[in-house]
Amino acid sequence: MNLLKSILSSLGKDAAKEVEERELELLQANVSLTTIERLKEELKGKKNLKEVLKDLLKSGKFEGTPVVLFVGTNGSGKTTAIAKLAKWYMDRGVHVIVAAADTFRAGSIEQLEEWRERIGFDLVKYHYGADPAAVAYEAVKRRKGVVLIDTAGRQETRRSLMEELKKIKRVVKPDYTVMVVDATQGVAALEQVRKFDEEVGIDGFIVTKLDVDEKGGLILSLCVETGKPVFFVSYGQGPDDFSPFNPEEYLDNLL
Ligand SMILES: Nc1nc2c(ncn2[C@@H]2O[C@H](COP(=O)(O)OP(=O)(O)O)[C@@H](O)[C@H]2O)c(=O)[nH]1
Ligand SMILES: [Mg+2]
Repeated sequence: MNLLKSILSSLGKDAAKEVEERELELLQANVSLTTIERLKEELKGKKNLKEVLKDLLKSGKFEGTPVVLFVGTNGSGKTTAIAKLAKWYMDRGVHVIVAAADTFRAGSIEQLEEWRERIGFDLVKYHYGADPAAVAYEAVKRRKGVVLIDTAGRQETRRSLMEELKKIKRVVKPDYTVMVVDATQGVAALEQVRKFDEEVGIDGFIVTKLDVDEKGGLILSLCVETGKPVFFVSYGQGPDDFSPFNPEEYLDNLL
């Protein structure tokens, strides 16, 4: 009876007011202040917070057998997400080539070789210091299905990383450019997102480490502040700790 009452009362509740009441809770879950302020403005007069948030959250879907370029800062989880997405496609009978176009970070090629042994995707690799665009181009040339392009997260200078990513994009014209974002970075990640979007242009996100930042309020901020979708989420080190983003499940956990 109490449950029914609370459901009925939450249905009738003003969504903006509910955001206001839950402000601290949302901040603690790593939803940005900008997002909260925006929600308070935009949700005025609307009812049922969960329903209106569901409309703001976007779950992206890769159409067909795409070429996907992965970008993001060092340690955000690009290489791991690539291995998991490769497995996800291979479980569905799709051929996958991974391009080891992070030719900068020591160990990055070996990391992909280890994943290849476990998962069995095709790997195109050159050597450290090679032109990342050339590696990516070769992978696309050999394409039999999906192509996933790994990239470096950091260079001697930021500028050269952005130039490198732009060059890859020019040369291979990926179907999707996806930014991998570490949920534990919280609102600090939003600044990075703006930079990558301005410089390289991104189509959406894969959000990682949701096993560490369990509420993952960053996802709400990403959707509200960029209007771009989240394609997949990652929540662990295992190859199957990975799935398409499900807004409904996410909201049940956040609120
Ligand atoms: N707990 C946890 N760790 C992750 C997840 N995704 C990646 N990692 C770890 O984060 C670290 C950096 O990942 P990596 O894929 O090398 O990042 P990259 O530099 O962007 O390629 C590694 O130790 C990964 O095992 C995740 O969803 N949960
Ligand atoms: Mg990497």
